[in-house]
Amino acid sequence: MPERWFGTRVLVKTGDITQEEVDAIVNAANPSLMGGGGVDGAIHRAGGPAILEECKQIRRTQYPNGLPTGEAVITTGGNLKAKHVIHTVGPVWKGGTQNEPELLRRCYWNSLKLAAENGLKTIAFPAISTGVYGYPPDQAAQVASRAVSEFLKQDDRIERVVFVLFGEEAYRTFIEHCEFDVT
Ligand code: AR6
Repeated sequence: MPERWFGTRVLVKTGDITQEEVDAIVNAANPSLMGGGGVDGAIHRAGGPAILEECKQIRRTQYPNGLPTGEAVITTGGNLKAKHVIHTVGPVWKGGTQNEPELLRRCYWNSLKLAAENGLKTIAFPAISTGVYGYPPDQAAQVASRAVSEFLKQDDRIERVVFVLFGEEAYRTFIEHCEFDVT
């Protein structure tokens, strides 16, 4: 399984994010927070019903109209090795003219901010928006790596960020196009 470190805090690897042993894994959710396909489906299947119960509670109390794109919320990890799941909604790719890069940047930024505010030190991300939502994986790698680099520069509470790419092709594309600036 290929993997590569960038500085001492960022690891990029292939794998299934539901198996990661980190404080939180990030879910590429949709505004309903009621589950779906892709990584969202895999996380709810592996984590069990406690995740959906908390998502329903969040919808009732905080986001009756759904979680806006770029925002993030935190729930239990249920049966996962990760104690928490951070759910964020990536942008649907509409050609790149609808503020997609900024919205995707906010997904990473707000997820990291929420993790830090909850005292979490290690977090794993999938390649948000690059599946069903159609964001070109090369451009997404650039946005994700820049966002994480900027965050880590101004916040020393997060000790490790893991990017879990689903398959070797996704891994190679990410490695070729990421622009980490971390120590
Ligand atoms: N571990 C890591 N990455 C994965 C896994 C996994 N187990 N499974 C898929 N991926 P997607 P999106 C990769 O479609 O584009 C859902 O239905 C996948 O190969 O999961 O943000 C939600 O409910 C891809 O590279 O999320 C939303 O409706 C990346 O994860 C919608 O899809 C993201 O693909 C969100 O679309």
